[in-house]
Amino acid sequence: MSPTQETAGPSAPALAFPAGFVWGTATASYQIEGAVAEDGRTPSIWDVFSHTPGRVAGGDTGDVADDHYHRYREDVAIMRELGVGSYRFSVAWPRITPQVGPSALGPVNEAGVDFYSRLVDELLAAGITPAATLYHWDLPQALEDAGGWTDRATAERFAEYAEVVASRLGDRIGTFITLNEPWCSAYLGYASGVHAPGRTEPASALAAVHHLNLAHGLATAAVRRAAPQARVALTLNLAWVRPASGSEADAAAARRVDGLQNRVFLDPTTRGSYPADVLEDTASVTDWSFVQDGDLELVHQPVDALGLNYYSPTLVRAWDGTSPRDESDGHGDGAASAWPACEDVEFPRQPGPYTDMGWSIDPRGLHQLLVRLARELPEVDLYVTENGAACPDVVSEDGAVHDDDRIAYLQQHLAAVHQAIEDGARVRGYYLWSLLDNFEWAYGYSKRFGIVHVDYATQRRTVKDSGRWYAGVVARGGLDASQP
Ligand code: IFM
Repeated sequence: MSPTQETAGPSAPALAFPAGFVWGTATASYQIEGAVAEDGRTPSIWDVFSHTPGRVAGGDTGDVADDHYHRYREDVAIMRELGVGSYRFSVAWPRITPQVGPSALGPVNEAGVDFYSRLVDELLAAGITPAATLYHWDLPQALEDAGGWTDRATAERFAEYAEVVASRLGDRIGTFITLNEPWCSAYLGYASGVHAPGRTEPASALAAVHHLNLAHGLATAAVRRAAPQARVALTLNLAWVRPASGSEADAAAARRVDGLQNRVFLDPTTRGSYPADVLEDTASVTDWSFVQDGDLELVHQPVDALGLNYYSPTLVRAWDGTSPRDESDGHGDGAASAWPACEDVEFPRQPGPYTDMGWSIDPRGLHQLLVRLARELPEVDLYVTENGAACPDVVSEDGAVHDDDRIAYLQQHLAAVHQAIEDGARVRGYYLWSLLDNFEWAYGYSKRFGIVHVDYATQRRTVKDSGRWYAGVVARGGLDASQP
């Protein structure tokens, strides 16, 4: 497929995407499934975290969520109605091997496997291509009790779990994504503590970074053994980091943040080394002795594709320690404490407009990151595995959800993807976050990202205007100049 080969025809859209471009939607297990105690599932770190008072807005939990575990057929039918070509979902590890511990994976829970098997069959019957993420943050709590991602045994057990999923479902799933956004797992989970498991230990966060990278490498090899025909990918939430000024100090701050968010994952997984400046920058926090001989060869496994999740840019400024530190940017959950060894960096409020998360809307970042990836990894297929907006949606009296703000966001960001393709980036697909309104982690149900509205009291699904709009984009294979 050539990036310049376009959908032809009299009704071709103004911004036509390449033939074969994958139009998808995405979700994650804990955010939508519910049924947390059914069919043998054991608690994950997010069950424990969300049930801990004060951790999640409104005391919300994923106990019921969208009840997708029981309503997956209805959700697949909605995707079919919208014409979605692919569905990215995640597999909940505590459903597959609920008795896992640090020294053994434990038996496979057939009921857990069966749920995903039925989901995959339903998708295939609807003509929708499944893409499965193996880890979207629901670590079995038993592993956290033994150290979680600070312990290399978690990476080893993860690879065994990945092999189980690939051997059971790899006959029908063509793409496995090892990890979703390891930045969040490591830094929000172990440094700022705003995500499960809620620890505030910068050194542990960096150990988690390495063990997540190791988990990715080991799992990639495991999936290749179990399902040699499957494609393996890694999804990162890379940051488009901008210095607040042209000063040397701000440029240095931007380099540090780029190192900790982007290169500390990209370099070991795609080049087999950690960036020297990151090791130096973080020397006061850790000596990186958790990196054992031979680890980097294990981490460095060629991937078939790289997934990019993008929502908002990151603005940084050097902090001289005299004035009050500015941490007013809501991006990355606002917590400068998420960044080990960045005590001299500020995260100022960015220019608007903003989404309902308070995140600045700037599609240039998506274009810039795709072009950067294409330049640095020209041989790797790129996918936008998440992009979307939280908006203050309401169901109108006419029964519809008129979310023009979300449509505008999606239009701008898809135009940025189109521009990146025009500029030579091998972007093969786009997964809109999210199919459904869902449990938005520490924000609970207070934020709505779906193109399908969920009434949590009744579980009634209502396709929003953005869902109908996206269906039109998918049907036409691109954007009309007049949209939105
Ligand atoms: O909801 C999350 C998702 O789980 C991971 N990426 C960002 C989304 C919006 O915050």
